[in-house]
Amino acid sequence: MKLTGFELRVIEMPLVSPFRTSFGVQTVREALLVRAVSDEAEGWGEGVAMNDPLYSSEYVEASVDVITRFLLPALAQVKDLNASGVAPALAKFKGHRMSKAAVELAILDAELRAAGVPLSRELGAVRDRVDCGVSVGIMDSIPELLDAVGGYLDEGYVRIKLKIEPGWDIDPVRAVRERFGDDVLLQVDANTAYHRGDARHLAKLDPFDLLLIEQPLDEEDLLGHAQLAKAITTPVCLDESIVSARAAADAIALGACSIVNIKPGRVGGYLEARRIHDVCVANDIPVWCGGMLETGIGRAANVALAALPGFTLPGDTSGSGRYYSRDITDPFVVENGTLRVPTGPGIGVTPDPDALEAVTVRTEWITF
Ligand code: SMG
Ligand code: MG
Repeated sequence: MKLTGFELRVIEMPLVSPFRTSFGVQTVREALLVRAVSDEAEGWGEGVAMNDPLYSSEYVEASVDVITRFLLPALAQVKDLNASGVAPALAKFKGHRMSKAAVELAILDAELRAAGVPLSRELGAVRDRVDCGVSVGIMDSIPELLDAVGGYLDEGYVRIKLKIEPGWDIDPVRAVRERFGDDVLLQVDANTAYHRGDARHLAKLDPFDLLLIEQPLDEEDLLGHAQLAKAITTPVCLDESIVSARAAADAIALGACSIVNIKPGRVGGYLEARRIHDVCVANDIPVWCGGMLETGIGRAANVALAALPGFTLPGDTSGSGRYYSRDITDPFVVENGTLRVPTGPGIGVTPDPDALEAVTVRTEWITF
């Protein structure tokens, strides 16, 4: 396969409702799509960097910049480039994993489409449907939260994740348990909003039998997470801290987590994501697939990954309607609490040209 060029497309997708986390409120998902064009097929990748560097240091405009000025020029120098050669060729550039992941996925998708192989099969999937959880933002009031959670349970979601922050933690969890009972799979995500000194406070979540608490402390504070894990009974899960297979191995060895959230964008791509899955399986650490409010492009790939054997917990792989009134691909629809793993070649979905045009802010073409 000979790559001939890349299209970078910045899109803006309005969310069906504002999504509030400990780091901010989002009403629109701005994202970067990468289209890799070759002589045999074209492939799509989605960048998960957000508009502002609040979830992590990356952001959309930085992605466009680093891909244009550094990543694609470096890849253009590689002879017989294929998807597995992308990460090694880009390793000299520090960080920018979300940008690297978007480019790698576009090339991988083109390669798999040319070969007629579905991404799920390439990654080693063992399921044709995956269980869906949903991430519920911080609300203005408990009644509003209970309405939202009730709605998602009615839609069939099999696991609820509540976003928490200081001042919105014990009470909302208690209210959800009281209203919906102990059988609901329930977990919380702090997006780094707490500090080491909060251990005693976070131990107040212990009686609620949560599946996990996700990323309570700073992304660099592995030792703090290890100490916290000893002080509370809720299992600690890491998201932001796990940026590579090595980081996962270190966190596990330190006792900083007993569950891992895998987001391909955060770790530099689907191939590294699979390595993290393998490290976790070897250490008996359950994993689940995180989400970054992906469009159908990124969602298709996430669902393929979530079908691997070590993904034993429901992911933030919600239906398109959780985020967008109109997705850019055929919508992903939750049925019996599950999403279907695409079976077509590559990621198995293609954006609808009209839907794509309607959300496009700008495009750039880079000849390879
Ligand atoms: O895609 O369903 C989704 C979002 C899930 O909560 C979610 N993601 O830290 O796990 C996380 C957050 C990061 C994005 S928040 C805007
Ligand atoms: Mg998280």
